[in-house]
Amino acid sequence: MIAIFDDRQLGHRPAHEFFNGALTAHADTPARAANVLAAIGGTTAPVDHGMAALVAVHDPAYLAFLAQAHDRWLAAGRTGDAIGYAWPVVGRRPLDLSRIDALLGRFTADAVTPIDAGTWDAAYWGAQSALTALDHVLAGAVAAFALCRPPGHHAGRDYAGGYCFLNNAAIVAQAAVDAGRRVAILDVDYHHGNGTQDIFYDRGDMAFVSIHADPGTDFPYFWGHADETGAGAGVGANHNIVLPRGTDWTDYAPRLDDALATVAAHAADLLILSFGADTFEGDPIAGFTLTTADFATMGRRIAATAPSTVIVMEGGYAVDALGANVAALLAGFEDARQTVDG
Ligand code: OKP
Ligand code: ZN
Repeated sequence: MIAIFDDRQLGHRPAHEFFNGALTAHADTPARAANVLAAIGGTTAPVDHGMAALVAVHDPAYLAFLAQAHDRWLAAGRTGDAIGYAWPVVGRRPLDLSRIDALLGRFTADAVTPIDAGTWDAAYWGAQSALTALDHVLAGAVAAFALCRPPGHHAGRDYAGGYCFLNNAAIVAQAAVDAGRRVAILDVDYHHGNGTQDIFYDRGDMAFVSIHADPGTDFPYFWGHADETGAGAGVGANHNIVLPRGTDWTDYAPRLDDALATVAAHAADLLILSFGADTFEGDPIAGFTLTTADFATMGRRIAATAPSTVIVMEGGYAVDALGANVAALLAGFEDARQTVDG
């Protein structure tokens, strides 16, 4: 399967995230991508599609903020990563903000998503990797893999959050719709893809189906509950499948089948798979117990029923096992395709 990646995606190097009352080492290290690269062999560099597909999903003011945030941080006399400390939860209104701390409050959702000197380029080229993977599928490939890092599914139209800046899955989904395809998004990251849900919540032409840890116990807490089913024209097109901490493959597999049935009912001709390997038993920030072999089974099951698929990397923080887990998913996918293709 073709895999797309750009070396500039290694340049996002957040030092810390705020967790359990302290700044701790950030879980999204460049070593994640390096471990996947070593395990899957060669990758192809993305084609630069420019800003149009990003603007189709994200607020231009947010994109301008992202591109400039770290320079503004330095201009304010700071060092290290730009990170917020005050958020406008109460009495939000559209003010013309200029202070970097105000902008961080306006355009970020939490204190686990710092911005450094390489963040914009890493996010930009990750999105270009996803768009290039879509090109391959639109040209007839049954599947293509975008090694996106940083991940994307917590980023909304005008906010970063949950280690995410540009919503790669949403960008690709909208680009596929604009190319005339009928699209479903299946998100199997351990965490709910609240950004993707938010971006398409009132859209009936796009199904969003997510299997994730109960937001009652796990990030992102405020979204991902089973009763969030869409709004307006999108009522019935948003599907949250919530599982408890400790879920293993025996309990996961039937819910994956439910999710695939929902995808099939949407009659999509193109699937975006938001793939996070943080459902792995060894993941340091998550609580499911899938094994490397289970990811191969997952790939086979999805490929057996899904239409042509763009696979977009989301989370997965057991760095030493991440490459093997991604390789297993991709191998399972290829395996099923070869069986189906004869
Ligand atoms: C991003 B993705 C532990 C706290 C974790 C943020 C999780 C972000 C996950 N250090 N909180 O993989 O969905
Ligand atoms: Zn995750």
